[in-house]
Amino acid sequence: MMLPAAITSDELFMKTLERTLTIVKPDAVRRNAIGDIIEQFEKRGFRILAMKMLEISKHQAEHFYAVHAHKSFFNSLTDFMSSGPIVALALEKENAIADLRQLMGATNPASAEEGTIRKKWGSSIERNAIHGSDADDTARFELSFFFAGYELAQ
Ligand code: IDP
Ligand code: MG
Repeated sequence: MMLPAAITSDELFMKTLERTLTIVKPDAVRRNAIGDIIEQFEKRGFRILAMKMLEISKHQAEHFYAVHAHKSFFNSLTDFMSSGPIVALALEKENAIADLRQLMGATNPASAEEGTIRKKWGSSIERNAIHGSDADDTARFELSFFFAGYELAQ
């Protein structure tokens, strides 16, 4: 079959890059796990577009996790996320959102697969070392929560 002349072979194999937001949570920062976790991002082919270490307030944590406002763990989760420094990163790769979720492992480290970040560094269902966006729309919201347009314009 002949391909339309307008489609080049480069375009046929072009990959769609995706962006996602990840956070090294306060428990993992306290355990000196920042370097190990970032190394895993790079080894798995994620490009680090932007990165910052910061502390967020209780109020900011409530805004970030607003989708969980009705959950029983909301107050404890937002206390935890505002309890110390975190590292927020904007990551890019093909299929970044799903691939990061796989690298993170299950929410509860006790049931996370071998080789995942939560299995290695998580200590409870709350203190599970890492956050990752779960879909396109949440990735957009979460990236813009931590990074301005100029910081992602690469
Ligand atoms: P996820 O981080 O795997 O996407 P979510 O259900 O979106 O999991 O929950 C957000 C965060 O809230 C979790 O990463 C964890 O820190 C905390 N969390 C989730 N479920 C519980 C729970 O049952 N008890 C305490 N904390 C929880
Ligand atoms: Mg989630």
